[in-house]
Amino acid sequence: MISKEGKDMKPFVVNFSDIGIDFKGNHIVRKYNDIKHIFKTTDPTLERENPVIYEVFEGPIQEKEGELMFLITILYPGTVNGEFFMTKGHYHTVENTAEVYLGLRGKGLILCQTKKGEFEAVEIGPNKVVYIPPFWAHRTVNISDEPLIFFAVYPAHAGHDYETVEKEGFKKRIFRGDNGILFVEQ
Ligand code: S6P
Ligand code: ZN
Repeated sequence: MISKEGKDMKPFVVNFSDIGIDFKGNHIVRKYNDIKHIFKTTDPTLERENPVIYEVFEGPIQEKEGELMFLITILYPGTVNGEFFMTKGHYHTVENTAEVYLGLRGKGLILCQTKKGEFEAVEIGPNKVVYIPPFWAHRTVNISDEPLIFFAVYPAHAGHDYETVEKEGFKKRIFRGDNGILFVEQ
């Protein structure tokens, strides 16, 4: 029996497919108007149409120490006046917790930074595993023309600190350039 309260967890398997991933946990949907403040500019057409920018399908795991949360994120393709669609990004509230991403479809960048001012951008896509160490904030950017889909797993008690990123932003923004992608200092 699978219990989100975690009382009687037993080994289990969940399937996913391209249409309708059901991981039996929370389904988080972020639309443009929910997150438009994270982009450098706004786009009136996107405000009117309010598309889904990304969605997350979580496993039925209780957020407590000892458990591992797993999930799939689908980050749709597009730009806001040239700035690629991206996730809000966060530190983990319990900062000493790492995370692993496995790319399934599409192509993206994981922007990572620390409170000490270090910054790295690493690629994610099929056949790539990204390791995000403890203390590194992370934001995903879709730099392809198809949905970017990745699997992630992290300590379930980690929590998400979005406020620090909202206040400080990430060091760099990623725009579509004439010959590829452009890193723009924020
Ligand atoms: C969770 C993990 C991802 C993100 C997801 C959405 O620790 O890093 O599953 O939650 O990609 O990003 P965000 O920044 O809105 O949580
Ligand atoms: Zn995370």
